[in-house]
Amino acid sequence: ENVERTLIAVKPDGVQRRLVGQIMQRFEQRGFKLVGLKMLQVSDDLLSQHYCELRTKPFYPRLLHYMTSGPVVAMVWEGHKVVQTSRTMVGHTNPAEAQAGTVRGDFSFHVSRNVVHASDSLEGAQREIQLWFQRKELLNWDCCDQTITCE
Ligand code: YYY
Ligand code: MG
Repeated sequence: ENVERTLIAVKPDGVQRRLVGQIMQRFEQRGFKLVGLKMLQVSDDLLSQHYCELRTKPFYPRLLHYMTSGPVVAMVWEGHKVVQTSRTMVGHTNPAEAQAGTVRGDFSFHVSRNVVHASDSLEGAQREIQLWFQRKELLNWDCCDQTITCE
């Protein structure tokens, strides 16, 4: 019931700063299931589709430059209400307003280097997952403990 999937991506600054493990650990420890994972150099084409709603914003050119400045680690996490819960775990877009205990609140201070991406809605998540991952790259697997972490 309400089992969803969402796209989480550690941005180039997060990879550079060796934060990938700590960020993944938070989602594992919350109980979500990892169903897709890859490291990639993002193309301008992918990013312009990913951030299509922001293309008229003044910060858009800087955002594209930042997001293509180095490898990104993209993940798909699955679980009960994972879209909203992961937004809460990631924290406010502007790290200056992000609460301590969130990824952005713990690891960043400026909106132009906010470490991580998380889909913002169920529809957005579905669109982004299709954009970033091929079907065969998403794996269905059974947890040994179905009772709490997976159902
Ligand atoms: O979904 P989220 O990442 O929290 O924020 P969005 O409003 O979708 O913006 C995407 C991305 O753009 C944000 O993570 C940082 C960057 N950005 C920026 O550099 N400056 C802003 N004033 C707003 C957003
Ligand atoms: Mg967004």
